[in-house]
Amino acid sequence: MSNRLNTTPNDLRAFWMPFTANRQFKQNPRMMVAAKDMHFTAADGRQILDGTAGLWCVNAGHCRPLITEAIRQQAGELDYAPAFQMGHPKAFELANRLMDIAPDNMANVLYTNSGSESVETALKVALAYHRARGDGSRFRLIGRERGYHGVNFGGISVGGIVANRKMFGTLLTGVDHLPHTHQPDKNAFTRGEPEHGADLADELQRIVTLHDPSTIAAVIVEPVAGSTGVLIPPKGYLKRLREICTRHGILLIFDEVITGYGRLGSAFAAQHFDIKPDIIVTAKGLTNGVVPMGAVFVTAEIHDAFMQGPEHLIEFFHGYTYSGNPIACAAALGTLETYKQEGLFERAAELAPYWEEALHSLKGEPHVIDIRNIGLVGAIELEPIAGEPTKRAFSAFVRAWEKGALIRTTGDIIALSPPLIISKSQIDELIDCVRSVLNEVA
Ligand code: PXG
Repeated sequence: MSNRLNTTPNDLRAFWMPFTANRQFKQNPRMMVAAKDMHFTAADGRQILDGTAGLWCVNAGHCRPLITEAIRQQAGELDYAPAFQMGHPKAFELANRLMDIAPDNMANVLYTNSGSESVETALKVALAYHRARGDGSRFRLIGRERGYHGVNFGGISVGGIVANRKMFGTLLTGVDHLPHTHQPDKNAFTRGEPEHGADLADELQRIVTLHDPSTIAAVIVEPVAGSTGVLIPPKGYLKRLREICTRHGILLIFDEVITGYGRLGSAFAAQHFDIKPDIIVTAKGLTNGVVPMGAVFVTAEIHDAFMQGPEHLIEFFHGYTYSGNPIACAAALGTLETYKQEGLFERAAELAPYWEEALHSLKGEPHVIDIRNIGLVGAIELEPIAGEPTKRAFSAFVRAWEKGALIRTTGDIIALSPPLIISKSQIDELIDCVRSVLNEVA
């Protein structure tokens, strides 16, 4: 008899879960069945405090009324509209609203369905931009070690996570990588931007000289690297990257899939660090994680370079069936309205000092070798168990779940990024949970 005939609705076999230890999970599943504001409800009825905004995306908290209602209404009014050679009003309205909050050098928006697609879109725009200007010898892309830019081929090529790359063949050619900026020997327990490491940006000059500037299309970095454990840029580092790119006609792409939509206390990290990238990659918080959607912002200079030739011809051969999907646009508009009405970006900035104090109060607890923070994001790095990397942090994650808090671990680092609606007492609760977990795990 085939497996299929054996399945029941609560059979866990068929779903091959993403980035998950499937066999471990299915022996002891952690299921969520509902969510509201700062909490998930687990299948056994327990309330779980969301210390990670889902996967860094639920910035306004869960099941927020404006977003839920916007989706409900849109689904009954215009469910789908073809994305190519056709339009619908909310896609235009959303682009304008995004440009209202984006850094002022941004002018145009391309829609995608995820962070990974936003990355691919940005890389393709960068390559095609140079070519459209008659500078087609610029084909190289430069990423960074420990960078995460999603899981598609462009993203894993410029990304710097070995496990995400090594199984997948040759990837894109013509890619080089900057060194990462994590220097715990010099910067451990720094609050905010570390003092040491701006000089690591000079590696870009070395790579540029090696390949010749005329071959380089773009540099892509996360302003704060999220997935590999909250690596905060050293003071002056991003500015130096910007200067080197400008000097050589190279586009600077900020991947703000995590830092976008208020995480650092400004709409975007570009504003927080006062740097003007040429392209900004976003997703996640755009729709509060509720409907899959991403958006890529570009300057007028980039957009206008494509607007040439006969007007009946398509200017850029790229897009998705669901680019600017009406329900996604409605969700995004409801999300931006929620951020605005509740002043959530400002709230994140106001809470950041309290968050910093709370996080750093974990210094001296068992296993803690570094703590770092910026905006409403933080990381607690643990000493790995000798010979068993990641095990200690994973035990902490499971123990925290049992105690009623969702935390995120990567390697032996605990990463925290709560919804921006978190209260001070909930910050205390989250940090106290981590404290007790650290005192329990081996
Ligand atoms: N760029 C960055 C900077 C990201 O953080 C992506 C691109 C890809 O987004 P999509 O929507 O394709 O997943 C991401 C995603 C984690 C974690 O725990 C991080 C992400 C996704 C899932 C888990 O660090 N980042």
